[in-house]
Amino acid sequence: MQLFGRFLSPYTRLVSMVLNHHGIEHEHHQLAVANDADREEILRHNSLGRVPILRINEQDALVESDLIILHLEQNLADEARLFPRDGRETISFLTHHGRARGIMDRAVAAFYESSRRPEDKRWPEHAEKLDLTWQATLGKFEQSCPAPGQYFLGGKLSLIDLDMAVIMEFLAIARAKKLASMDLPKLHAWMENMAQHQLVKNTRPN
Ligand SMILES: N[C@@H](CCC(=O)N[C@@H](CS)C(=O)NCC(=O)O)C(=O)O
Repeated sequence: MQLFGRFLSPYTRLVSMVLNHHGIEHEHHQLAVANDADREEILRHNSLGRVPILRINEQDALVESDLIILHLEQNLADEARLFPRDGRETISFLTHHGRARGIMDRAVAAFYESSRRPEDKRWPEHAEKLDLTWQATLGKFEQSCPAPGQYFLGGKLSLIDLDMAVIMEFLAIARAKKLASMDLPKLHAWMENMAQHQLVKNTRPN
């Protein structure tokens, strides 16, 4: 198996964490969509020009991080899954995970809008609107944030914890001022502990 995409991409980082959590052997090719040579290779595996991509054999390359994760966990018992599909916690999981995905989408879009466009093509009002939406949603995670060392679904690690770790570190790099302007004592305390988790430490963007 080969994973394409770099850790600065929150979606790629999540897929890498899931592969590592389950001890699934794979090669990781750290390709950046912003680099022209890398992009050519990315386009060879995914004509959409996006990462992550998981090549699972000569013919098949999966795209869309959630679908990749569902594929990786398809034969696992529910207790072993980071993406639970049965059981009491499923609705809570889907509620949180969907919103965490939305924060990633909005923050990545705001980053592209304010930093990746030529200066004369930037639209600050739109970036501001995107920032306000992820900020409002992150504020809700502050309210439901567990104590340091605990997980969002209780005693068991799930994809929501990985989502939040990836989000907090991505925001600290790509939307630093906006993140710093928020009052998030519970999330920062939780994150201080989560930052020591091996999955987080081993996939940090450099
Ligand atoms: N919904 C996709 C989002 C993937 C995505 O937006 N990846 C970004 C990197 S963070 C990308 O490849 N952007 C390049 C582009 O949109 O041209 C997923 O979950 O995999």
